[in-house]
Amino acid sequence: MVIQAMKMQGCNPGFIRGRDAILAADSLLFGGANGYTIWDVFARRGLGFYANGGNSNDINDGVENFDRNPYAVVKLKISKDNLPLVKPGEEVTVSMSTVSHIPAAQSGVVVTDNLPPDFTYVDGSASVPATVVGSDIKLSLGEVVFNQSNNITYKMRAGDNKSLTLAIYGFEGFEDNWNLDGAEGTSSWFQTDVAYKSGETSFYIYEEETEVDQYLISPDFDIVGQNPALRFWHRFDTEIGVDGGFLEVSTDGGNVWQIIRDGFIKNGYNNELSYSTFAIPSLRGFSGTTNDQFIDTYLDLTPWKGQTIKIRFRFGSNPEGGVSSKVLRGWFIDDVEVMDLLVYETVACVTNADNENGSCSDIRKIVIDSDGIVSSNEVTNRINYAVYPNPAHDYMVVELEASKAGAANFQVTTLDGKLVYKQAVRINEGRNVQTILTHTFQSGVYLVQVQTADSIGVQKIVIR
Ligand SMILES: [Ca+2]
Ligand SMILES: [Ca+2]
Repeated sequence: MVIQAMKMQGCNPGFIRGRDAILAADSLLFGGANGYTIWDVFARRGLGFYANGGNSNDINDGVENFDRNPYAVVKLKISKDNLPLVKPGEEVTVSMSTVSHIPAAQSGVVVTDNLPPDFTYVDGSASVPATVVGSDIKLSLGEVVFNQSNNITYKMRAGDNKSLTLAIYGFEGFEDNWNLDGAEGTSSWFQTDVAYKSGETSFYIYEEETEVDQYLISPDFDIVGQNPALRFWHRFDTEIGVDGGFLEVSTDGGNVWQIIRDGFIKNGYNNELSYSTFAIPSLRGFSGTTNDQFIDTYLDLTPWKGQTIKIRFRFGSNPEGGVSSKVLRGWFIDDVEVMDLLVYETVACVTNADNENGSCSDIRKIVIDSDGIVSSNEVTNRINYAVYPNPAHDYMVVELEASKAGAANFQVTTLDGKLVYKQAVRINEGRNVQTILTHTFQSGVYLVQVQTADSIGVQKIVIR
């Protein structure tokens, strides 16, 4: 068979053409009886179904792939689309598609998807007959023949649970606890009103035609909670693959900085950054364009759980002068938020009526947004603020909406009046949050008092 393949592969073959010639020889000599075996052997060695040999005269342009020929996997298959960021109470559409690679028709085919806790199925919204069984939704496809594909959608509504905000910076007032520094260039980050995500201003650095390496440095963030994450909204236009920005983290107050190379949950780095810009090999970052839009990027902070960190946004351009053609070129950052993310995982599976021949989709994560003030009915406030989670464990968050910027005093007392926490901070107009670490507090009921220039409020919270 291999000798026959050599006759059929043509002159100067690459590995892919060699593989295909062996498959063709098998078809010619044996009616394709060994086809899937041949595919599997090649796939194990990187010449799988989606491999690309490139030019057979170039040893560097091949793309390896280890996937079996899909038809060699004789199963019902399913893929589930990624879900967008979901707001509390929002209705979202879930979509999936199935295909059968089983030669015989399959009867009673059912897709089972799990509804995340706190989500409810929207009655009548599914594109096929659906029933809810406990926390699962079962979607019936009936009989499915070879190579048949089906697209399935249904809607579900999120509950009131949400991600918690541990700190947020909208860059509206003078941000005296953010710092600027740099290694190259004279034009640094500044607050601007030419583009922003919230309010009227954001932080911005302009893309120069000269060498620049400038930092926007956060205050200390206490990383607490189950799923701590950093979210920021940003917009960039730079010379693609050359100029751009990336993130660094410090765990020692800003002396030593470590490059953040991965760990993004959404909208991570999109391009290489040139060695001529930062002199750092194999560096990736944000470069190119977001098409005049602010996008939200999420970074997983669980590696720094229990620590206090600083994050810096580092932007650079190379000395050679190429820049984006956009007027508002450079990098805008707004609404930097440290969150305790509420994340649900879902997976959809497909089987036939005998619960056989099936498979499952990849795990899909659903991230719930943090937007909105939580209202508390327990105490009537004279200022609009909320304390959560209640009961609290390691930390609590005081979130308040201020009608104007100014000073605020936060204090926590026991029911018999013993002071356990006191902090005075400057608050901005709009949404503010203050995170209070409570892991040293004894279990019990506490009073959280917030006082501003013209208002005062007290709320109860349980600490366990
Ligand atoms: Ca803003
Ligand atoms: Ca440049």
